[in-house]
Amino acid sequence: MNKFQKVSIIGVPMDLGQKRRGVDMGPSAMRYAGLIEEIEALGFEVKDYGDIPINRPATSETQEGPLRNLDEVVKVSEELCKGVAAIEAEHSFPLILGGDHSISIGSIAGIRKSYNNLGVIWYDAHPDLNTEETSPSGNIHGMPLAVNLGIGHERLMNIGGITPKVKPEHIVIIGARSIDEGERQLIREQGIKVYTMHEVDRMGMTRVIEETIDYLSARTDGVHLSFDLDGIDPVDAPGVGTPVLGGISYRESHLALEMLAESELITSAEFVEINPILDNKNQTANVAVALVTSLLGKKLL
Ligand code: 4U7
Ligand code: MN
Ligand code: MN
Ligand code: MN
Repeated sequence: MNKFQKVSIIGVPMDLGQKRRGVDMGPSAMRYAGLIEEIEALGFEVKDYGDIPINRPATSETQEGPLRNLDEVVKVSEELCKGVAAIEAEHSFPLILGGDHSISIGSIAGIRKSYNNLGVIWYDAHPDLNTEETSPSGNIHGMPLAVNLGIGHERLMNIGGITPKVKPEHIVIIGARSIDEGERQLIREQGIKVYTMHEVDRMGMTRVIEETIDYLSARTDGVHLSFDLDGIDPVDAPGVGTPVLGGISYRESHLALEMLAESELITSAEFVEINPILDNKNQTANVAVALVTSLLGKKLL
């Protein structure tokens, strides 16, 4: 990661992409876990832009329907897109703190302005490839990867102007183990590379990451890491809204991010879906901070 001397942080305390409260506290939980001090200790200059303001409607006024809270998600995404594009312009490494995973619509919209062939690593128990038609929940946090591919609601896809943001052959999903029927079809149709838990078990994380690095470095000019904490097993990361058994361990995740750091492939990252209310003494935020330091090149010796 020594391509970057500066890391710029932006928090997005948004919980409107799903129904459970609490994920809006993710940015504070990560700051409380020592995020900034840890990054500074690695020798980076850190700039914290604070949190994007979210206008949370009273629960009785939240929008229902196949795209819950669409208006507010669009507004926040536009703000985030601007904020991230400004960080990019400073040649600083953008580190975005969620919030639920719907924030990746705005973050990728901002990052995409700097890369014509943006790669994305989607580290998650879920592929987040639903649309308004296929979503079993109406929750936008289950749709952001589809939106970034140019499949979904116009208002979400048009954020930042360019659509699609990413090509299907520039995406690698790692850790998937809860895949809806519509998502399965989309993965097949679009030929998206997925290392489900089956491949992670069978090949081991070392080979999964080696292949991911080879695959993406050959075809992209920048790679965004979208890290959903529910990619990790709930034993190691209990503070998430949609936990799924049988996930990636804390150790394997460390290894993955250390290998990515060595490769210098990653040019931006987000850590999402931490829900401190469901957590055990801030364990999940502590895990996330430790993983950020691995990604930024922290070594044991
Ligand atoms: B997350 C789900 F149906 N697929 O669309 C949906 F299982 O950002 C879950 O990965 C989505 O945490 C999870 O609602 C979104 C469901
Ligand atoms: Mn997700
Ligand atoms: Mn998930
Ligand atoms: Mn989730």
